[in-house]
Amino acid sequence: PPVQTPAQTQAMIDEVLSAYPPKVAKARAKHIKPNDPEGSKGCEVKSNIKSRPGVMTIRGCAYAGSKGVVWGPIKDMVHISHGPVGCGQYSWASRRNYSRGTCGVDNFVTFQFTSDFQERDIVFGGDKKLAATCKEIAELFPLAKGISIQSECPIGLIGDDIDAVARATSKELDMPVVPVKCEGFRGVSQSLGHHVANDAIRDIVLGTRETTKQTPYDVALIGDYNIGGDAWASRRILENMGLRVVAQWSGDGTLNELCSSHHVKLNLIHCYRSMNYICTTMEERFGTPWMEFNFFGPTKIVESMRKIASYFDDAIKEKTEAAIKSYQPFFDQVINEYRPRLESKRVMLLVGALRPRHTIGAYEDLGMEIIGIGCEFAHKDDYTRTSLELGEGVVLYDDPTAYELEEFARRLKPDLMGAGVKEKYVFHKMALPFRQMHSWDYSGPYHGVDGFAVFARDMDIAINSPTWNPFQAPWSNAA
Ligand code: ICS
Repeated sequence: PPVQTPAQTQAMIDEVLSAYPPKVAKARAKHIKPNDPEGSKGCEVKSNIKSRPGVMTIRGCAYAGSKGVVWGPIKDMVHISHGPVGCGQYSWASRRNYSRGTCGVDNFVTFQFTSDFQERDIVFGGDKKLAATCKEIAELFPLAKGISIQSECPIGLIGDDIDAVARATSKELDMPVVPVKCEGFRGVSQSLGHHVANDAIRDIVLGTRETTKQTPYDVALIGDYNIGGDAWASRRILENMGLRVVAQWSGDGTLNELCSSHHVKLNLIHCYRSMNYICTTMEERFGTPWMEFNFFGPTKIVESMRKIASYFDDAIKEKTEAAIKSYQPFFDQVINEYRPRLESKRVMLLVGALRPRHTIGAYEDLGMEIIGIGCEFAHKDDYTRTSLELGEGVVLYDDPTAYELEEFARRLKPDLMGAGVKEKYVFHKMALPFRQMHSWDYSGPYHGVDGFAVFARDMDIAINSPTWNPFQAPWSNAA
């Protein structure tokens, strides 16, 4: 079926929202629009405001954005989930940021460290316990390079002075101890946690170490968290271009990389949403230029490689062209194999903020079409960018409720839904092929040249699995 016209999409939105009480419908209508790339309707999607009480949101919290997303992957530091045990325990190892190293010796990514607040700590304050925890960590893990304190809600509520503890402990243990005020109640989603985490890096870590060697080709890979090995795949491309990747922020990254990144010649940012803050800071403080790029799928990879190379000399440009040439047969092979199986398949997406936009090109390289797209916590600048990547009339939904997403899927009948684990089984029950676009469904990488082959195979597995044959969607029964 053809893509909906903006009027048809609007009619669909109105119909779905009509189930709500008028006040709720009016509020939600501001978050859901037919895309209008020319008229900039995309930016008219209201975003980054409080979710409506009483309906399900899949958003996370500021702690998730700081501990889970930005800080957690720094592997040679210990990240304390400061507060009651639950936040750290229930989020333990759920984000697939891979890292090399020896677990418990120089890599602490797979651990859950918590100060395990008890009633006593809430009543009398937990500062002493926090200091003791830091000392214990330094004793048990002598190769840990630093500690971050990731505040959970109660810390802000009882007013503990983690700054003072961090300062004193840092001196005593002679290593960075970074207090991060990412209490979950701050802000409206994990997005503020990204910002708070970036600010803590800016204030305590950035620019604190010099490097002994610098080259004109030093770059930092920013906003790649190595989900399923993504950063490794991205890094390979940059190295094939002749660039020297001196820092990974923060997938498989180290404290030292954060400390000394200010020496790079160019910051390359993949996830704009979670790390644009530190790029702006480095630009202001050190004059480091930064550029956005996209390593999902051949079209965007090649486009991004050329854009990156344009910042460098002819030697890099030549190596870049040679690299592109060497990738081409592989890209062709993947596309020839999978495109016939995926051609004109229609996709709906709901992911955090960056991936809905960044994966569009990869789907299109396989002949697939995006018919609905949404973000949990994107801001206006994300929607402005996303809008330009999509056709007119595609439905854009911001922080949609479970009801809205299901109802749009019922009406649009996509061939594939891409969202998170909380959505997955609902859509399976609707007999809809599904891929988890946060965890890559325990697969990956999806970034880079290697990643594209995995991405194509996984979408094929999901859509063309014979598993779906015995199933009937409720709507096909009704028909
Ligand atoms: Fe960026 Mo899940 Fe990234 Fe993005 Fe961010 Fe999260 Fe994940 Fe998702 C993320 S940093 S954890 S690209 S790796 S918070 S998949 S915005 S929601 S789309």
